[in-house]
Amino acid sequence: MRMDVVTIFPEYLEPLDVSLVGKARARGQLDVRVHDLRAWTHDRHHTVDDTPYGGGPGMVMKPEPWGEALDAVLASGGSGDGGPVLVVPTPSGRPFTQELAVELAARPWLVFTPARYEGIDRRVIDDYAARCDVREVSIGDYVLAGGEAPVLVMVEAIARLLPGVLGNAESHRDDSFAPGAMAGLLEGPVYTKPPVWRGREVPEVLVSGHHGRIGRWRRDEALRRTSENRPDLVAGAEPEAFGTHDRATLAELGWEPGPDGRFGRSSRPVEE
Ligand code: JB8
Repeated sequence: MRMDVVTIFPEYLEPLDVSLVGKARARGQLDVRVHDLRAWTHDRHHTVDDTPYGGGPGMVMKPEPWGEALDAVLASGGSGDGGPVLVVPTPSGRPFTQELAVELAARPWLVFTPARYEGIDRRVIDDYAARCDVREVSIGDYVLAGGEAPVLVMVEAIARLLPGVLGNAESHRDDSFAPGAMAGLLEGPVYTKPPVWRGREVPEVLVSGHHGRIGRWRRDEALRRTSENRPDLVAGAEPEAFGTHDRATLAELGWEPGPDGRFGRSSRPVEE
């Protein structure tokens, strides 16, 4: 897979030299090219921003450098299988989810356009959307100073899905948000040696060797954590996702099936 990143802070993308993504690049599984947007400015101050039409706070990124940069980057690609996808980080974009990561991981070429200030002149997005697949994407409901950190997040989420990038020690199937993992539940807690640390023991069931009990305990812990941290996932789950024992655990956590079979909770349970 090829990825291009156009930014006014190329050094912000240096973490892509490290760890999983860095190794995938070194192995030739991933071709990441970072470009300095200011290379496509022509004035002595390398200006990339200007005041907003209509007034208001902050500055807006000028369209000309982006247009020249993206034309150059897009022209540099072989028109291989499936064209490029332009990924535009913005707090007003569609949520970046594991599902979108899986979709983007299947494409041969992604071009990221992290902005600063109040964002990029709208005409740039509209112009490229007329010619290629453009996705405006948000990594969450908080406001950052620019799109570079979201690009780091998205590249890592996508790169680890590429064939051969994850070792066998890690594996996708157990990802909390991977379809089929614990189908839409958060992961429970994990433990390793030593068996006692600062007087705290590993839960007895995990050293029992009883795989049926271990599986049930993990499932209950996943239900407990999901109920506590992401009640929206419990409420949104297909009722068929929950078996008889799940339903007993959910009842202890204050959940009961409604008329449509989906689970709801009128109040939070009293903690033990
Ligand atoms: C300017 O919060 B964010 C985000 C914030 C930004 C830009 C992109 C993304 C560009 N501010 O995800």
